[in-house]
Amino acid sequence: MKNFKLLILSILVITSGLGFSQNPIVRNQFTADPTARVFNNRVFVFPSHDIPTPDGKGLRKDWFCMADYHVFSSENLTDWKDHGMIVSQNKVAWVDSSSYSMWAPDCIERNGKYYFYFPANKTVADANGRKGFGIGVAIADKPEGPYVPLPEPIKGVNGIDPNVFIDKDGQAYLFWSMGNIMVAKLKDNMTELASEPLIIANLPQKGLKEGPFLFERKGIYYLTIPHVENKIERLEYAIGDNPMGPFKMTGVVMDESPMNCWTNHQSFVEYKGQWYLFYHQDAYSPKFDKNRSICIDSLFFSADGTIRKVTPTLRGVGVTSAFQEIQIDRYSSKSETGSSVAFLDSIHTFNGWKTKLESKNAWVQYNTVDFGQEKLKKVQLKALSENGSTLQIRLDRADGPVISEVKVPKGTSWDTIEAKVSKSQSGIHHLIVVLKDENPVEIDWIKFE
Ligand code: FUB
Repeated sequence: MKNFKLLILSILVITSGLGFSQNPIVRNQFTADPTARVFNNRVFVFPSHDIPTPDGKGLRKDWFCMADYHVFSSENLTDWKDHGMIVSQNKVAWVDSSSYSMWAPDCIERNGKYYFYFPANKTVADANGRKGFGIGVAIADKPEGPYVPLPEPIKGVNGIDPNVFIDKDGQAYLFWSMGNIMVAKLKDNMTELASEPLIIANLPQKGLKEGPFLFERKGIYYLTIPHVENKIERLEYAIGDNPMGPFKMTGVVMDESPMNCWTNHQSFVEYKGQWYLFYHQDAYSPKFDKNRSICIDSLFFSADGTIRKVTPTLRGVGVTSAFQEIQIDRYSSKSETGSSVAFLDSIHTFNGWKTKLESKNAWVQYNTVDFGQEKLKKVQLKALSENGSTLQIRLDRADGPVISEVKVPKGTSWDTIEAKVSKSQSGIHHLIVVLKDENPVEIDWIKFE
């Protein structure tokens, strides 16, 4: 039965062309507040770009610090291309370039133009004497830019976390937050308000709410927000039958971060027939939650249109090639005892993680690996075992077929070890690595040839 399910999964993945990634999806810089959009059959992600506060810069040392934005894109959701910096605080006339306040952005396409919306601190006060956060627009002919920022922020808008939605009738709406969640219609030029800002009613009165993201599915408008119901943010949603409401609070999309990251920030996108939730955690900076990292997990709806709660995973979504280094520390499941994950280098966290197997029969399982159609010859592992040990590589289940047994030699430094694959398998399988004797082993990655 399980093999049959795997076969169906393989067929679905191959025919849909879905590719998937591990979490976090950007592994060389901090990213937060991801807005994902599908443009030209690719997924583009517009996140905030957290940085550690440079000495003497920003508002204060232990606060959010962002000087610019990058955009990322992927066709298969596995391989992400960084298109580089698209907007910087030094290049926008109205932005206080000492504020490092380029918070959660959004981007939307209209008539072949791409409109990038971003909040930042203003240099001068507006007509009402307000400095604080304004929301600006930068415009490009391609999603990856180059973007040209307008010289003034949008008039009548003070706040953060812009989100733009274009309804089926062509009317565009701008949502943002400033204590409350605000909405106003946008003119067709996408850069000016067409109506007075309204506070969206019926949202929780207690606890911070911010980061609105509105989407429509099957006639239901989903207004999603991070909200502090308890101590830190969780992702919640309300539904309505109009982009401006009224909305009814309906449920929780994602509970508070298991990593205790105070913020979360979401976007929802349907790509090649599957819905995805983009969000952030502080995986690369567990001791400072203002340096965050964006993640993706699959999202499902119940028949009545309600959203099924998403549990954040390390594995993320989809297929990993057996012929690339598979980071099994982004496991799908693991034995209750004797298996754990740790940074390879707790100072240089972007080096990633290692998997530790420390008691006999401890295992980790990494789902949905594509072994292709060719006969496998060997497996390679980057591993370390002080006393020497043995690993078994199995497929599909912890007691599934053994395809290789790997002797890890005694040593105190990382080594790349090779072993023969005795039972070659093609197609998509779950990969399981099991410790077969008492001596602990640390594994950085595993790949096949
Ligand atoms: O990234 C800075 C702020 O943190 C965002 O604007 C909020 O949504 C929260 O994620």
